[in-house]
Amino acid sequence: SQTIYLKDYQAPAYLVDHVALEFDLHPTATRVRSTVKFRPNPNSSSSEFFLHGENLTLLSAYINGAAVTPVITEAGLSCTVPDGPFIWQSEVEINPSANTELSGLYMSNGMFCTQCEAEGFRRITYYPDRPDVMAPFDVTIHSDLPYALSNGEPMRDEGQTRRWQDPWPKPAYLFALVAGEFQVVSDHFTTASGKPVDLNIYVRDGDQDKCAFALEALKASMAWDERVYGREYDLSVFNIVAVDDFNMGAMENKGLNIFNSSAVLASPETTVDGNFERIEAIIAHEYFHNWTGNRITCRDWFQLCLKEGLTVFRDQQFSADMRGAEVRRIEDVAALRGRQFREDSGPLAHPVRPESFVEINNFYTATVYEKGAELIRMLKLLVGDAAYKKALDLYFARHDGQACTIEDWLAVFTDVTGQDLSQFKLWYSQAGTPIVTVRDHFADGTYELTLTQVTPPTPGQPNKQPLVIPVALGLLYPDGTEALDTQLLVLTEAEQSFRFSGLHAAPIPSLLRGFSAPVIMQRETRQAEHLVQLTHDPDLFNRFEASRELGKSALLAMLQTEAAPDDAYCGALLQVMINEDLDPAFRAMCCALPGQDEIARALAEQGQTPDPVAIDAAVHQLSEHLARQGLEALQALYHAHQLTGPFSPDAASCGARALSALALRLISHVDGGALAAKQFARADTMTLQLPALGNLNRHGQGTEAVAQFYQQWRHERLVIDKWFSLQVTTCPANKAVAVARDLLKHPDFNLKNPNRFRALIGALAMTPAAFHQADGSAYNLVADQLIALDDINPQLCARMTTVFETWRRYDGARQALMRAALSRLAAKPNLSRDTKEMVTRLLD
Ligand code: B3K
Ligand code: ZN
Repeated sequence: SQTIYLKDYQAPAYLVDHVALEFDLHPTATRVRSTVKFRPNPNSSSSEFFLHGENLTLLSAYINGAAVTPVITEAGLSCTVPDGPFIWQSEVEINPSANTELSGLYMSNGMFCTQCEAEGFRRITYYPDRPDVMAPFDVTIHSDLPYALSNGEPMRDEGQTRRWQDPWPKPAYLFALVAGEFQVVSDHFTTASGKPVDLNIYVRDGDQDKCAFALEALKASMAWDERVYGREYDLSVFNIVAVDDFNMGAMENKGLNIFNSSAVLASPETTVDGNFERIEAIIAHEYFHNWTGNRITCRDWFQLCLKEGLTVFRDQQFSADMRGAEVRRIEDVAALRGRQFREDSGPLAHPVRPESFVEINNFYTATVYEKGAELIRMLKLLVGDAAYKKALDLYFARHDGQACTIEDWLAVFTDVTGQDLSQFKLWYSQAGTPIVTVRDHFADGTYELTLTQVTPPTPGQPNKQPLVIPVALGLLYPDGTEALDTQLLVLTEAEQSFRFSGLHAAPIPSLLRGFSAPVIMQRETRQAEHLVQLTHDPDLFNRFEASRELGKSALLAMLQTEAAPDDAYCGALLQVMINEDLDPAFRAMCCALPGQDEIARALAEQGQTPDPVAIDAAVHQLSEHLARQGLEALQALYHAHQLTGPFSPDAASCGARALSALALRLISHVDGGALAAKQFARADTMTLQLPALGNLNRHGQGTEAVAQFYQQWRHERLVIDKWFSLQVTTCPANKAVAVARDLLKHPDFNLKNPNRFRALIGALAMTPAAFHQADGSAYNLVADQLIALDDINPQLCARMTTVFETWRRYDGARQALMRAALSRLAAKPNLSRDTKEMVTRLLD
C-alpha cells in the first residue's frame, strides 16, 4: 500500500467543464455511461491523462467519438489524449448487490444508494475522483422504481427516465443517486430573499411518522444559517433519504443528503432524548456543509478539517442556540475529551491537518472533526466576534466555487485583522494535547500565576513548539465572591507569568473558562477550592469542571489508598442536584459521576496503570454511597421531575427527564430496581423505557423485561439496536462476553449492517470493565468479529480497530493480550488496506 503525502500535491492535469451520467439501474448489473468534457489545466505542466476507477468493467471508451483502448490497472486507466479540450465517453458495468463495503453504488433493503466520500465515485465510473476537480453534473436515471433521485434540480419527468441537473460545480465525492420505493414526507421553506424550497424526507414504508422532528430541525438550520452566517440555500429542492445500511451518520451530497436512518428517524415511542439532540445536530451539520464543504470544498483530502472542523463548529453554535450554550459546551467538551484526547494520547495521534495517509477514510477522526472545531473556536476568541464575522464573509466571497486549503482559510483572518497567524497555524500541524501546568503565589495583595506549556511527543513528532493558547481566567475569593471578571490571557511561550494586584485575599483561579482551549490543565488538587467553585463559579463550565475534579479525586483515593467514598463530595453533589436556581439539564450533567474511561485516562496521565475492573467496582461503590446518603432527596427529585402532558424533545423537557433519570439510576443502587420496574411498566416513551430497563438489568432484575422489550419492538430496527447494546453494557462486566456470544447467534444479528455491528460489538468494546476482562476474552471476541468483518466492510472494520487504541495504558498482561488480538487481525489473509494501515499504526 502506498503512502500519500501532502507535500506531493500536484494540481490536476485536466479540468472538467461538464459531466453527463446515464444509469441503467439493475441490482447486479448496472450500466453507467459518462460523457465528460475535459480541458488541459493551464496551471499544470503535466499532460498525463489518468482516471480513477475500481471494480469496474469497462465496456467501451471513446475520445471525441473515436473508440480508444485505455491501459487499465487496479487503480484506474490512462490513455493518450489529443492536445486541447476533448470529450471522453465510456460505458461501464457494476454490481451494486455485491457491494458490501457500502462505498460507491450499493443496495440497502432493495433500494439503490450511493456513498462517494471520500473515494467512492471511482467505484461507479472512471473519473478524476479528487476534490479539486469541480464540475456541473447532469444525471439521467433509467429505472422502473417509483423514485429515482440525484443532485440538484429535477427536470421534467419522462416516465421511467428521470433527469437531474446540478448547476453548482462540485467534486465527484458530492455526487449521489438514490432509487427505490419510498414514503415521502414534505414541507416548505422560503429563503430570506423569498425563494421557495421544497423539503422532502424519503423513508421506508412504516417510517413516515418519524420524520417530523428532522424536518423541523432542517427548517431551523436553514433559518439559522441565514441569520447567523448570511448563507441562503441555493436550489429549489432539498432532499434527505434515510437508509439502514450506512457506514457513518450522514452525507452532505449536494441537494440530496443521505442519512443513516438512526440519524434522522425519531418518534417519542422509539427514540430517546439524546437521539433527538443528535439528529438535530446532524441535520444541521449536513445542511451547513452546503456552504462549508460544497460551495467551498477542499483542495485535497489533507484539508479535510477545512470543511469538517468548520462545519462541526457551526453545528455546535447552532445547538448552543437551540439548547443552551453552557450545557451544550459541557457535552461537547466531554465528547472531545472522551474521543479526541484519547486519540491524541495514543498511537493514532495525528495533526488536525495530517501530512500523510494510506487510506483517507481512516482520517475522519475526532482530531480532524472535533479538535478541528476547537481551533476555530479559539480563532474566534482570539480575533473577537466582529472580526470573525468579517473573516467568514470574506471567506465566502473570495472562495465560492473553489477547492481550498488551510492557508486560504487563515489568510482571510490575517487579511481582516492584520494579525500574523503563523504561530497559531502550528495547531494544524502539531499533534498531541498540550499540558498546561499551573503554579501560583499570593503576597501583599498581588496574585501571580505562572503557566507552563508542554506538548508530549506523538508518533513521528518527538519535539513540539509552544502554541498560542487562549486562557479565559476569572478569580474568586474564598467566600465565592468574584475577585476578577473573565479576562483572556494569551499564552504564546513555554512559560509565562501574569500578575493581578489589589486583591484582599488569596484568590481561587477559575482557569480555562468555557474550556477556552483544547488542553489539559494541571494544578495541584485543592478540594476546598473546588468545593467553592462547584457552588459559586459564575462560569458554569468550571462548576462542572470542579465537580469532575472532585469526583476524580474521590475515585482515585478509593482506588489508590482504599479510602472511603468522599462524603464532602457526595454532599456537594446532592446540594447541586436540588438547587432550583440551576437548570435541571446542567444539574444532571454536573452530578453524574465521571466516566470510567475518564478515570482510566486520569490515572494514565499521572503515570499510573488503570485497572478497569477495579474502576468499575469503585464507581459502583461510590454511586451506592451517594444514593444512601441522599436517598430521600433523590426520591423527591425523581418525583418532582416527572413530566405530564404530551412528550416534547425541547431542551427544558429533556433536562427535567435527564435529572429524574439520574435520580432513578442512583435510587436503583438502593432499591435494587423497584422504582425502575414501576417506570418500565408505565413507560410510554423510549426516554422513560430504556433507562428503566437498563437499571433493571444492571441490578439483576432484567431477564423478563428484556424479553418483553424484544417482543414489543422486534419490528423496529433502531430500537432493536438499543436492545442489543443495552444487554452487554448493563449486565455484570464478567458476564458481558457470554451475553455477547449469545447475541451473536441471535437471528437479528447481522454483520453486514453497520448499526447492528456497532450496537453489539462496539457497545462491548466501549464498556471498559467488560472489554478489559483480565482473561482477554472480550479482546478475542472483538478480534474474531473484526476478522470476519474485514472482507465485508473494510472501512467499518478499520474504524472499529480504534477500540484498541489505549492498549499502552494497561498492565503488561492486558497489553500482551491486546497485542495478540491485534496481531491475529494483522495476520488475516487479504487484510484490507484500510485495516492494515490501522493495525500497523496501532502496533507501531
Ligand atoms: N462528510 C461525511 C463523512 C464522510 C466519511 C467518509 N468515510 C459526513 C460529514 O462529515 O458530514
Ligand atoms: Zn461533516
